Amino acid sequence: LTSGHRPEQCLRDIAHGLDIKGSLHPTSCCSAAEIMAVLFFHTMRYKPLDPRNPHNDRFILSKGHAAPILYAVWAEAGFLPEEELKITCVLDGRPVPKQAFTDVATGSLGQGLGAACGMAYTGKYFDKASYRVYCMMGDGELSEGSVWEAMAFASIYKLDNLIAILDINRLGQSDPTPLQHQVDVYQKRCEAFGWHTVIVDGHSVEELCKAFGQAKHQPTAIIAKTFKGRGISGIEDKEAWHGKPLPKNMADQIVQEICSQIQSTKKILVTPPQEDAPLVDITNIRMPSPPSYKVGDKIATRKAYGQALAKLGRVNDRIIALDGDTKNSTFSEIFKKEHPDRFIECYIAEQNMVSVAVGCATRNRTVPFCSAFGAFFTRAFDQIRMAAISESNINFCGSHCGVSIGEDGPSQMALEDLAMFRSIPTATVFYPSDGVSTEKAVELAANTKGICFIRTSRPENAIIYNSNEDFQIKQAKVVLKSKDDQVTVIGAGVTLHEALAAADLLKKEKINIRVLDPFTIKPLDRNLILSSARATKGRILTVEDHYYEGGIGEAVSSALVGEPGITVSRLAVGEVPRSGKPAELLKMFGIDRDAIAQAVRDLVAKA
Ligand SMILES: Cc1ncc(C[n+]2csc(CCOP(=O)(O)OP(=O)(O)O)c2C)c(N)n1
Ligand SMILES: *[C@@H]1O[C@H](CO)[C@@H](O)[C@H](O)[C@H]1NC(C)=O
Ligand SMILES: *[C@@H]1O[C@H](CO)[C@@H](O)[C@H](O)[C@H]1NC(C)=O
Repeated sequence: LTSGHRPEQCLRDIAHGLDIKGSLHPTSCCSAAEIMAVLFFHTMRYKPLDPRNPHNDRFILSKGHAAPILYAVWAEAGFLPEEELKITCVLDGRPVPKQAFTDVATGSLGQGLGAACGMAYTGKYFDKASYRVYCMMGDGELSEGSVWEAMAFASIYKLDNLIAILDINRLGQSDPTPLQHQVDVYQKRCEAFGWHTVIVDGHSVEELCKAFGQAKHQPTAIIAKTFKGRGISGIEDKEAWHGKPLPKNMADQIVQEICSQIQSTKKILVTPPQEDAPLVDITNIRMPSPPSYKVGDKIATRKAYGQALAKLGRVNDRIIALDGDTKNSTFSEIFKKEHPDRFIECYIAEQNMVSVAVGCATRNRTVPFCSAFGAFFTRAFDQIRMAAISESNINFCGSHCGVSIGEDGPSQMALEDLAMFRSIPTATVFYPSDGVSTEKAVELAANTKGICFIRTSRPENAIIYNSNEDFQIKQAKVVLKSKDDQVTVIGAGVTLHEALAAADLLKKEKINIRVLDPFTIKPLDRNLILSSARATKGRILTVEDHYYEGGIGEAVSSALVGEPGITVSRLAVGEVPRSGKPAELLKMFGIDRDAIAQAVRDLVAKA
């Protein structure tokens, strides 16, 4: 437009309603055209042919449905072949990391700024480098609470390398936004959150250049007053054009109209970045020594998690921990005490914590471990889902699983967490049952791509493994066996220990059981489960401190579906629990040693 950076062909494609995987939002692009032109060809410092260069400034298009404008600038910058703009199968309808210039997937609105915070935090405190982070949001998107979690985070940590651009184009998808063009209200809100805030005419290149040039000791919000569909007569600032291709019969006229606004076709060179980001290696991170626990010692797996993470932090300074004000419950505080500079307190904002972790992990700069009560990750399910789409490598530790937490009651109990994390496509789900296996899970998670979840428990239980025991993903352990086992019992965490106690009870009745520790619930060691079941008359009993839906029982059932001669029986929590003593609750909800022993007797009697 006024600055003349958009190639004519690209404008033509946008105007013709070129179908990028059936999704195009021309009016959402038009409001942001000058902002994008100024950012990419005036303000930002980067290597156009190397979008993932660690020294580059970062850009996140939080309003991901405006993806075509992102493709247009990267085409103009010379990275994206202009022919690709015309090929529908090459480009996605929303930014995804398959494109090298996309660090995090966007399109679920309200999440870009949290990831930008993670990148800015990493730039300022871990890399100590001069790259800056820019994030563009729509005004409709600003109704998301997660945006304001991120706004608070950025000011708490004085992220002066972070610039948010608010594209205030007055319209959302189905209606005008609640504040329409009241830019002063947005300004007051941003200032109240501790941001340096500037209102600009978002279609004025001069005003934008000036606003981006101001250096501050706090994060900066550029509130850009814009018009949706800018530059297209009959459509500009009109409702009912969101997400619609422009009518074919209007296309030529629109192209002409837009092209007539181009004042210069001069190619502008992008300024390269300052090369001061350190070299980082996050591969092959190994524990400095084997676990120091002794068989029979008692420790809660949540505490073993904190100790393991602190230990792993000694060998690589890119291991970082995040928590949401639960560090003395999850025991991430042990990491914090040993490595205070690598701990990010995210306060009680779990959605933002997940997005920050995703941002920290981009470009392989860090290996984040986020901890919280497992129950509270459920409110960040969308962020976790988007992390998988972002191909993010981040780790979660959810403590306080199940009814065995006791007195704190059902609001604090994670009983859906296995179902949630199992459903995530790139996820590995660890459910360690003692201190040794917890330490191994932490080490494996640090080196495993995708989303890793470690489920930890509150009660103290005995160490059952020797410190030289080898653990691998998808490798279960037979922890108890004899020559004439009647049933294979699969438990994890507290229920594995209950299963071992049930075995003692049953032994007095001359009933032997095989007890199996799955270690990872996803992927599941199908082969060992199947061979154990075959050795125990085809009988499997699963017992878990989780709701029936989506937990261990369903994982085992679906792994063995269609196997002849195998029956899977399940014990799990079947209703909303209450508070009580852990042992009382395990009994009340039918997942303790007595319930297991009785279920085994019933199975044996049925034969
Ligand atoms: C969390 C979420 N809710 C709803 C949508 C569907 N959606 C896509 S774009 C949009 C309107 C966005 O308005 P705004 O943020 O003002 O962006 P604009 O297109 O106006 O620039 C909606 C509701 C979504 N993508 N994500
Ligand atoms: C966490 O620390 C605070 C402050 O010392 C304390 O009040 C609280 O009881 C601790 N919580 C747990 C679960 O230990
Ligand atoms: C991160 O490292 C992996 C190898 O472990 C590599 O495949 C990937 O391309 C790297 N990503 C970036 C953005 O550099």
